[in-house]
Amino acid sequence: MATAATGPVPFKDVDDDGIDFSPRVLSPKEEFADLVASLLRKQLFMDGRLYQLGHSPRCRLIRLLAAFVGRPFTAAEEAAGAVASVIELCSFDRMKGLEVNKRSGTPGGYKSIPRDAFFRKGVNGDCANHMSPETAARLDGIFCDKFRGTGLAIPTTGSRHEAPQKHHISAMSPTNTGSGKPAGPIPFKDIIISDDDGDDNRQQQQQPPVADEYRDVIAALPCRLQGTPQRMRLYEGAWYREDWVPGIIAFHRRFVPRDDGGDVILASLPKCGTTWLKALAFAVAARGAYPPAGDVQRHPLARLSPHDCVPFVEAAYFAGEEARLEAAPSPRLMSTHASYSVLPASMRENPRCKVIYICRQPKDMLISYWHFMNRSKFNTMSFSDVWKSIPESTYFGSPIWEHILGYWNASKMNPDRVLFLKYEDVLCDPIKNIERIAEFIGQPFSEAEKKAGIVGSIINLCSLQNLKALDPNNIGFRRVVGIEVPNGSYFRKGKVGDWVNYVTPEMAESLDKFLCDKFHGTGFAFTD
Ligand code: PAP
Repeated sequence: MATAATGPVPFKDVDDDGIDFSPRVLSPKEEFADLVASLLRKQLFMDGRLYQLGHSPRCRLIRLLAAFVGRPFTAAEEAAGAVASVIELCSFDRMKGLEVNKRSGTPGGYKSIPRDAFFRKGVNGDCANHMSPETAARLDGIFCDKFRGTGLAIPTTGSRHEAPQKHHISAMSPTNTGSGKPAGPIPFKDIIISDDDGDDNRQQQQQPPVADEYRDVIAALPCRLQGTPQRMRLYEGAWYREDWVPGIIAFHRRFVPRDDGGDVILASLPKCGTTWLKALAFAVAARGAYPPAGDVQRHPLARLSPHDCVPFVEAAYFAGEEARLEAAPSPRLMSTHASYSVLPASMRENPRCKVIYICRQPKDMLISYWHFMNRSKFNTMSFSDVWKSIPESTYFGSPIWEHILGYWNASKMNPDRVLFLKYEDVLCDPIKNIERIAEFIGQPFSEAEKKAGIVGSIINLCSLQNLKALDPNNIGFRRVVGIEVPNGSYFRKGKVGDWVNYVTPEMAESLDKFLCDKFHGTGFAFTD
């Protein structure tokens, strides 16, 4: 953008590369027009510099809108995060998920248009999936002519921006055996299932079928209510929130591992570094297609949450996304919170299937969980109930010592199939652990890559500081097994030993002792 104080500016001076933050004086009207144009140009979604919450152009736009309509945000509202709340409230994913905007019924005045027709993809650059570059160039030319001399620069469809790559995969074709298909892993959210006529079929099923299919099975499982935020069920030796159980059963019973290019499953108890591991494993495994160095704004992790790149298998089953799981090219990268006993035998015994488990010091895990629940507003557990959830086996996936030992023992028996990591170790020596991940999945770093500093690039790309500042990770909500959680709730402090700020040494000692007994003689111990 030109640095002239007033417009119009020479058209040639308008740079499509984004917003210039160098100080300049603009009238509110100019600033508003500038921001609208920038929003249209989609730079907001691509430029990592712009994502600082509270300073992103989106936030500035909301403030300008508020001032424009005579209702500027007060200092108190700003302090309470009102701007971010407005953005979250109006975010595409959130609005699309609202019942009132779903398929049934039609909004007033649009008698024959289903409500969900107003909420489709909401992504910039989707036109690239529907028209040839020649058609796009012709359209650009027409608009350029029409707006010439008006001072209004319309974003072009094709030239400077690459649309996020979408992967159309025919639901009817055999998976991953044909040539010409993209090699995995690719971001799960980018997979579009097309029928043989080429029509997109991304709509999630309205009624998750696995919840119906396994209703009777679940009703017969041991049940527990006390001290839990929600009813829990015991399945294959572990306690899970009831709403996760259909997906977990489907994973256990229906999942077919790949023989051709293999599968990689990232496993963990909640709040042990799942999101981080997803980012790291994706960046490592997909580094051929998506280089983590250079123009990282093009990396999927710059526009998608790690959870959009690597799905929870059980959540995918719950959401009726089984076809997408099937369509994902090999090697597939997926995750689970289920215990080792839930992994289908065909997977546990398949040398081409790899499991990476991450555990964390339980005191920090509990504190992280407490914050996550509060931020997600589905908390009905007191702090004391959360703290007791390990000995009382009300933590998701409990008993946690069995969850951990299931994977620990498997890693000892089959170190080439199960890699066991600790959050604290990865934090302390990321290079070593990222190299371990790469080697384990059969993609060791070459000497040239090491020399080029690729591991360091992956560390930076996946750092809490970087991910936390990105829009997909701090704005909006995501639905995980029927519950809406803010994207930002997955990113907090990322520290070792934060528990000291919440519990007394006596409380900590008592939990340590309890777990010490459970792990006695197993060879496993936590890193403090
Ligand atoms: P999940 O199991 O529900 O997906 P998970 O990602 O395991 O959650 O846990 C979130 C924790 O990982 C948070 O820890 P804290 O509450 O103690 O801060 C979060 O900050 C931390 N985390 C998320 N991303 C990263 C990262 N890139 N590096 C380090 N820690 C991270």
